[in-house]
Amino acid sequence: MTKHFNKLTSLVLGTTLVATVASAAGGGELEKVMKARGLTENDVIRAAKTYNPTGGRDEFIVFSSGGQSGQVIVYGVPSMRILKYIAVFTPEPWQGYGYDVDSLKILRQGNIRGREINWGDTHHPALSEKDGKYDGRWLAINDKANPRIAIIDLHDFETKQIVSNKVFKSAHGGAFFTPNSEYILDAAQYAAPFDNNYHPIEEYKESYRGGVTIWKFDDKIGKIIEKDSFTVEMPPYMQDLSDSGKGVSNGWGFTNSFNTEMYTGGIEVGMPPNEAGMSRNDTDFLHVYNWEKLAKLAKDKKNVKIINGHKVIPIEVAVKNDALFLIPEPKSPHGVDVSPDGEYITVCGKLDTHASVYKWSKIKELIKSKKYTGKDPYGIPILDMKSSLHGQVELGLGPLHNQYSPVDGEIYTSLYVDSQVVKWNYKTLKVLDKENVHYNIGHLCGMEGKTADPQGKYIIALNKLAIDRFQNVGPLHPQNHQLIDISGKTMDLLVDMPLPLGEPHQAVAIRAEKLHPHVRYKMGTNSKTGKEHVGKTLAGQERIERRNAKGKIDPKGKNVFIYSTFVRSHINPERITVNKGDNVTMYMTNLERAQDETHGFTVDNFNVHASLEPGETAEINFIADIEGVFPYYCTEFCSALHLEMMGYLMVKDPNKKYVSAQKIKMGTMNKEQLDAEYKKTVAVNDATDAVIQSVVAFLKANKFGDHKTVAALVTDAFDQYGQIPAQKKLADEAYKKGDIEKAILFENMIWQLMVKTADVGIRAKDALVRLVATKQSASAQAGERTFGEGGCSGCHVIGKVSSGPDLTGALQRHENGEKWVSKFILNPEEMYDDPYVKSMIDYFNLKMPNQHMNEQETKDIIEYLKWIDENANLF
Ligand code: CUK
Ligand code: CUA
Repeated sequence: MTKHFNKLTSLVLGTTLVATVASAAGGGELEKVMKARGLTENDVIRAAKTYNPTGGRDEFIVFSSGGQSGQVIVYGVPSMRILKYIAVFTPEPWQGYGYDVDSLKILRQGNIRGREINWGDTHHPALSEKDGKYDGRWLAINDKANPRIAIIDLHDFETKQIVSNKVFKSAHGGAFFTPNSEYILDAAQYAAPFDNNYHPIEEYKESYRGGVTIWKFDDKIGKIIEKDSFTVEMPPYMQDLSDSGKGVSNGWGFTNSFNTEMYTGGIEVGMPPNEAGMSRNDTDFLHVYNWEKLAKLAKDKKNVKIINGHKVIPIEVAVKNDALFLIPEPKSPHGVDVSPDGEYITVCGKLDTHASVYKWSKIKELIKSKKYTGKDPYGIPILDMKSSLHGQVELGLGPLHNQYSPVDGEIYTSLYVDSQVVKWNYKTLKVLDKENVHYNIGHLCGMEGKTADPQGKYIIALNKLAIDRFQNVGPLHPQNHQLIDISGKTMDLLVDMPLPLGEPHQAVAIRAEKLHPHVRYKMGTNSKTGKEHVGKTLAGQERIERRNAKGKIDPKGKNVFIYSTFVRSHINPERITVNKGDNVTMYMTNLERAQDETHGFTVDNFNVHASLEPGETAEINFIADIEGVFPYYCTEFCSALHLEMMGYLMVKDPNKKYVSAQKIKMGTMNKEQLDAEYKKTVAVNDATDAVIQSVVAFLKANKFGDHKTVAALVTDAFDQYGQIPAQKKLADEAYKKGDIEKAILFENMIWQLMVKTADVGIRAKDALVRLVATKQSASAQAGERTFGEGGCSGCHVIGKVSSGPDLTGALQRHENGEKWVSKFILNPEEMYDDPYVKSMIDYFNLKMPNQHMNEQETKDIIEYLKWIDENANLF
């Protein structure tokens, strides 16, 4: 019934919106589009709720697991636009991840028992917290297949650490930060022996173990401290999802499990399959443990066993110290989610139609009074299920995961089998609404929906199947993330987003304003360590060194070190000659300060690649084991002369004799011709410099220093301009020595620097004009858009005579100027005989065409022209 009401309201609202927009656009443009694309009013409202105009930003940023891609996917809400893939457990060539020395070191931190692992199965990203709320600093994510946790720095969205679990063979119930990011909880999944030896499956109960690893996290440096981390041994039940307590339950952790049957399958020997044996019991166990107490216990040697160099607290020690308990939970549960205040713990049984809501105060009381119903085979006290439950609710088929909203008691649960999201109240235990999703939803993601301070507004359904929702791209389909509006009484599905990268499990969303990533590095930074790179090279310090095995400079040494720099549009050095077999290390510093001026680097055929963000120093290393000539180049289209940003690595065999090629005689310019070219080049440079000086004068006159963004652009521009005197000196010297050809080339270099300066300078000027000009009326704004999109700007450039006259002052040029201009825009043909128009046609050899503007557009353009005249001094 409420659904019906909702549809009706949106319909009414929709009609109003369409009417408003349609009248504003004039001519029912929106209706036309709707008709052409077959959109309903509701579709249009949903589009308006998710659309970001060009340059627009999102309110929330989502970090989604990348599933089997081993990466993290970043996208915005509500636009659902993908912003980044973060390389984590998998090499990623664009970012150079795994192809340069420093990132390869991070990737190799994830080796297990010496074995290189180049993929991961990421499930649960977690954002660092302060008082149970996101602080926007660090992101942790687990790998289920190869039990590891990675830490990503949100100052540059790069992976900075990977730690592998020394006792687990698989881990699923992580990563979950404790409320002040003191620890990260990470539960095992498939029980296995903690040591690395063979143990027959018949000894499952004796030798196989589950557990929860409690990783110590230093939130100042964003690193897991392995020596202060430990694992709590648990029975070989398959531990699954976990959550950290918060508020009233702070200090505790909750992990559920399946296969408390401890069944071990054996189809091949005639046993019923795992899926039957592991789901026989009506209940499994929710593990309740006091991580705060366990962390204290782990500090004392006598409480821990060391296995594979890692601390393990045995079950008996945890039990003896009242730090580990079990509570029955409905069979084969999946998600366990603690409420924002920490009082309610909701467990979803994927084979049960119910959600079970446990109450922390009840659990605490049972623990305090030591009221146990018994012990499990490993001696862990069991608390009574009924006495710890607040209640159970029938939700539907296959409930999996939960998220919270700011509304008291409101919770959203995914129903895998029913393909629905259900909204209900965990306090009153009432179901409120259901929404169909497509299809087979796993996790769902609320906005900060599992923190102490959920933000509401949206829920994202992370569906496992897309089936028919998108164009068929072959048997392997993309995943389907669906954005649902939860701000109304009932849910409203807004939009589908195909995600073609692995099968995401959990995703977490944070308010965008809580993130403060950098736009550049301090010059010479090793982004993976945050420290100055040993290979930092500044302009003028470029060099090639040959060293011996002891690291001493030695012309006979076999280790070649290249200290290189990158700046638009050249790599220094441009020629590198080494001997076959040399061990080549290349340090590369991107000298740019300008935002988004990344250079990439590769040497053809050597399987190396680096991405150099502004200010970054990176390192590649390879053995030059094949002879030949290998071009190297910048792999990012960074400027008009990007293709020229290249050089040659030449590898010669020291044991070979090379006969030099016969040189071909080619025609060259004579001295007069060279001299003429030189003079022309210098003249062009002088003219270009004059343009730059006029921009500089404008910037100074309008106090650019008062505006941070403009000042930053000006700094970028002068970075380029400042390099000119050195080049000029070289040009003059060459000219004096009579090497005119060289002098021309240096003058050309000066021109390149000037163009780059002018490019940024003009951008700065445009930005400054916007800041100091009077405010545009809505009509003038619309006029400017029409001027640009309607074709006027093709001939008219404001402030300049172009292929048409400058329009500054156009309204003053004629009596009754507004009327005159308006008439001319609407019907130019009728005025070709007007003496003024005639003279313009003669001068420009062009007629003003009819651009078919309507009355409103013409009016807007005139408002825009008025605004130009008001600010004529700026153009
Ligand atoms: S799990 Cu995949 S849907 Cu790994 Cu959190 Cu539930
Ligand atoms: Cu640097 Cu292209």
